[in-house]
Formats: sequence, structure tokens, C-alpha cells
Amino acid sequence: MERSFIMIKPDGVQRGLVGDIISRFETKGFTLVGLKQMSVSRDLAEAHYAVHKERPFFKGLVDYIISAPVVSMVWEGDGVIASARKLIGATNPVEAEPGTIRGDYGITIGRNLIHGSDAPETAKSEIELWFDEGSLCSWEPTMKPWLYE
Ligand code: DAT
Ligand code: MG
Repeated sequence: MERSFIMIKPDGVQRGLVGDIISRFETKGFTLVGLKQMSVSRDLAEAHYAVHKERPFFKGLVDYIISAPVVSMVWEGDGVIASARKLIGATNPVEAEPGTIRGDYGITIGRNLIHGSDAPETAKSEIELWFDEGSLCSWEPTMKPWLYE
């Protein structure tokens, strides 16, 4: 079963949106297999966003991610990587559709509330970066036959 790394950024936590955001993934039907609130070290934030390290916004992005606690999660389900990106919405909240997390709650790209892995390879590397091997909890929801044909 596919897994994606999802992180509620400091603004999502500070604004009291943790419950709402988790609820959107739950009610969609995805399965939560990893969850922790944590302060992020500069090293971890820089590693997570290493692909952007030459970009002008990199330092501001890292400063933002380490400025207050985040909620890190792993969600599981068929197509969860692409589906989570749709639930999250476009990177710039101004372009994100209403009904998406960024579209409903965000105003600027530098405070866009949430991260979601963008492809199977990045999901795998991000889950390995953020969660210790063995700390994830595999379980079979009893409602699975009502979610999957
Ligand atoms: P996403 O988070 O949708 O995967 P991304 O990987 O392109 O987007 O960029 C990572 C984060 O960096 C993004 O959530 C917000 C920030 N960012 C991206 N482009 C930016 C820009 N032009 N100015 C400021 N921040 C930016
Ligand atoms: Mg990205």
C-alpha cells in the first residue's frame, strides 16, 4: 500500500488547524500510520528541503519550518501521494482551489500550512528522513472493504 509523508507546518499548528487537517485525510479514507508533534532542527529542515537549497527563498523557508512545532505524519492508501497533493492544493494559496487546505486557509506561499510528498521516490526518502524505521504502525482498518472494491 502506498504511503506519503505529510507535515503540518508551524502556521497550521499555531492556527489550531491540526484537527481539521487530520480530519480531511481521515474522512477521505486514508490510514494514519505515523504521527508526532516535534520541534525541527535546522539540519532536518535543510535536509528535507535540500532540493531547494539554491533558491532565494531557502533560508526563509527553513527559518519558518524551525520557528515552532510541526506535526509530522505518514498516511497510507491507494494513490495517497497524488490524492494528498490534491487535498492540499497548489503551492501558492492564491492559486489553490477552495475546498483544498491551502485554498481554504492560506494567503501567501511562505505560509502555506502543509507539506505533502510529490512522488513515490520523495515519499520514501522523506518517510526515512522523518521517522525511525519501525516507529510506523501498520494496521488494517475494519472499514477497508467499504473503501476498496
Ligand atoms: P510544495 O510544497 O507544493 O511541494 P515546492 O516543493 O515547490 O512546493 O516548494 C517547497 C516550499 O517552498 C513551498 O511549500 C513553499 C516554499 N516556496 C516555494 N516556492 C516559493 C517561492 N517562489 N517563494 C517563497 N516560498 C516558496
Ligand atoms: Mg515540494
